[in-house]
Amino acid sequence: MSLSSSEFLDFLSYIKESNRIGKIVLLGDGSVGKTTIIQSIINRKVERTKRTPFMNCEVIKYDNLEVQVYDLSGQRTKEFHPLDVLTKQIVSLLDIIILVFSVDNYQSFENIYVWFKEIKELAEKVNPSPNFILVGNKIDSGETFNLKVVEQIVENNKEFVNYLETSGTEGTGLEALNDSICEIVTKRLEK
Ligand SMILES: Nc1nc2c(ncn2[C@@H]2O[C@H](COP(=O)(O)OP(=O)(O)OP(=O)(O)O)[C@@H](O)[C@H]2O)c(=O)[nH]1
Ligand SMILES: [Mg+2]
Repeated sequence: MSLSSSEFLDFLSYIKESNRIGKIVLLGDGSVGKTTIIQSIINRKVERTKRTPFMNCEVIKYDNLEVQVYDLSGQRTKEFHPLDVLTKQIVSLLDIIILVFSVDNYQSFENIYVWFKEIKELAEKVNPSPNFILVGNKIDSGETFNLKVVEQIVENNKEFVNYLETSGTEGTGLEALNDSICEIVTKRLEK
């Protein structure tokens, strides 16, 4: 039996909703702390990370919910990056896109807009409006960030649900991020 792609998406959607499986993607420049954040949430302790060469797939388990996490490489190598190679698999049925920058690296903040535009365009083709969470990581670095600029992005783009500041290595803000993920996915599955 073979299914058309729209039938296959309907099938995936049925599995996702009936098994209460959410899906999130982490995006942002290299070394901003995406892998550290997700490892700390899952293992509740900090692991030493290596640069992600392509993508890590992880699962966060909640009481009656599982969330699949696609943690993508920050090295945006055209044609080799998962967004190019696995576009549909990554963006279909996506609930949340977490965009991460590092508060001690202004360029990583500027590049948030590049990641935002790119994933939004790809996701819109196959997916009804995923939510965005913006994360400013490495707040333990002692650097402060101009909150006004960040708030403007969040206020001007209705897709953004939240801005959170975290330290992946010290665990600060990760509970809030975890709660936010669980809350958004739960709401979307119950729509
Ligand atoms: N000081 C500080 N260092 C952090 C924090 N989060 C991550 N790091 C460090 O930053 C480096 C990069 O962290 P990763 O989690 O591998 O970064 P990434 O965004 O996954 O990078 P790519 O996989 O290359 O895209 C590591 O040495 C981490 O220990 C943080 O909150 N504070
Ligand atoms: Mg990584």
